[in-house]
Amino acid sequence: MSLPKDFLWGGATAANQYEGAWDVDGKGPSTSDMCTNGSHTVAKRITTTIEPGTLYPSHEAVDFYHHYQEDIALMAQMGFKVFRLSINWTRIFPTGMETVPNELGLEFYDRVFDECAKYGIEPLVTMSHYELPYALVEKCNGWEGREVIEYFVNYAKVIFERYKDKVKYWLTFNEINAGTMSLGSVLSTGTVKGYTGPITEVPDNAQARFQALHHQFVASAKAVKIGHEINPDFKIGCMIAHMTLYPFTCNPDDMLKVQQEWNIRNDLCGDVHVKGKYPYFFKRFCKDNGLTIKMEADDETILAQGKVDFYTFSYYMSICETADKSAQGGEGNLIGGVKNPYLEASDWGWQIDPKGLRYTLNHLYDRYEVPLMIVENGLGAFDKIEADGTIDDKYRINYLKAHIEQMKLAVEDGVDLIGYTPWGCIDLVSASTGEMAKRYGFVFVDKYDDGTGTLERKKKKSFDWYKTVIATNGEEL
Ligand code: BGP
Repeated sequence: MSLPKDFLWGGATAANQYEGAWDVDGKGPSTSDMCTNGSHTVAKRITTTIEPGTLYPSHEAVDFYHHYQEDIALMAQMGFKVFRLSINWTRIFPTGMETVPNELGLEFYDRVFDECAKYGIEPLVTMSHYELPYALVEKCNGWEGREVIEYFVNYAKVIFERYKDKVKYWLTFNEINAGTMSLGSVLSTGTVKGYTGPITEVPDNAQARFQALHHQFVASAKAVKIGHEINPDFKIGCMIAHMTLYPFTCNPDDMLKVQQEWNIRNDLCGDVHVKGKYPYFFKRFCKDNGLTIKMEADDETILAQGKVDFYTFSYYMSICETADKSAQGGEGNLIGGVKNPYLEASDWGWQIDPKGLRYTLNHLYDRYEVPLMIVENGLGAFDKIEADGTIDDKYRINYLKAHIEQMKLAVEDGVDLIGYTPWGCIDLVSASTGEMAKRYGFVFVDKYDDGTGTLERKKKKSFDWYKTVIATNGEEL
C-alpha cells in the first residue's frame, strides 16, 4: 500500500463559485460578485456596479447555500474524509470593515460544519478564495491598502474563535501567487479600483500588486500566529497555484528563463510562507522591475513568526517557457507559456501532465520538508447527458487516475503527501471564465451558461469510480 492509511481523500470548492445566495442573510458583495460571465474566447468582465440584465454567475452559482445537506450527503456517499470549502469573507463582514460580525453568516457555516461532522468529514477551510469584499477595492484599492491586513486579521480571529472546535485544517489565501501575475489583480489582490472591463485587460500595476502581495503575506503570517494561539491543534497552511515549468529547448537561455519564472511564480510565495522570509532572488527581481515594496519595521519578525504547518497547492497542468519571444503561446491556469509537443491538452487548452505532478511533489518536498496536500486537480470538460440519463465521463476518470498513479509514485519516492481534494467535486462555476460548461465534478449540476437550470444533482460515472478509489485507499483505480 503506497498511500498512508489516514490519507485525506476528498474534494474542493470555493464559496464564490459554489454557494450562490450572494446577497442573502446580510452578505455583502465581493470582487467575484462583480464579475460577469465569459467563455473560453471572451473574457469575463469586472464591473464597478451591478449592471441590470447582465449575468453574474456567482450570484446563484449552484446554490450550495440551500443544497448543503444534499451535497455533503453525496460527498459522504463517496467516502470523503475531507471537504475543502471557503468561508465567504463578505458573509461574515459584508464590507470587510465592520467590527461586529454578521451572525446569520456565521450560523450558515455552523450548519455546514455540523453537517460534515455527522459523516465524520473533516472541513479544510480556505479563509480567502478570490473573494475580497468589494468595498475594500473601493476604499483602498484592495490589498494595496495596508489597513486591509487588520480587517483580515479581525475576520481571521472571529472565524478561528467561532469554529475552533469544528475546524482543524485552515488555508489562509487561495493561490496567493496569483498576485505575481496581472490576472491576479482581479482575482486575488483586488487592485482594480474604478476599473470596469475584461479581467484580462486590467491596466497592469505591478507595483500595486506586489505591494498587495506583501500585505497578504503579513496578513497570512499574523493569522497563522493567532490561529495557533487560539487552538494549538490547528494545522494552518498556504495555498499556491503550482506552475510547473519546463524549458522549451535545452538552450541554456530557456533553462535560465524557467528558473527565473519559477522563482517568482512559485517559490517566492512558498518560501515566505514556509521559511518565514523572502527568498534571496526577490531583491534583484524588484530592482529589475522598478518595484519598491514598503515594509514596516516588524514585518520581517511577523513573517518569521507566522510559518505555516503544511504546504498545499493546485496542480492542473504544466507549460514550457522559452527565452525566444516569437514562440507560440499556450494557455493555462493563470499563466501563458509555450505548448509542450509531448502533451495533450484539455478542451480549454490546459496541458495534461500527470508525470509533472510527481516531479512537482518531489521538488516541493525537497525544498520545504513539510507535509504536502494537493488541494486542487482535475479536468475541466464538457459533459453530456446520454439518452438514458447517464453521464459517462471516462475522460475525467482517466485524467484523475493518471494523476493518482503519479501521486502514489511520489509517496514511494519518499514525499510526505497527506491528502488529495480534486477540484469542483460537485459542478460549479469556472473561476477563469465564469462558465458552467467547464465542469469538474463527480456530480453533475443542472445549471447552464445562460443561468438556467433546475440545480438538480446527478451522479456521473466518475462518482462510483472515486468511491472505490477512496474505499481502497487508491489501490483500485
Ligand atoms: C484555480 C482556482 C479555482 C478553480 C480552478 C479551476 O485557479 O483556485 O477557484 O476554479 O483554478 O479553474 P477554472 O475554474 O478556471 O477552470
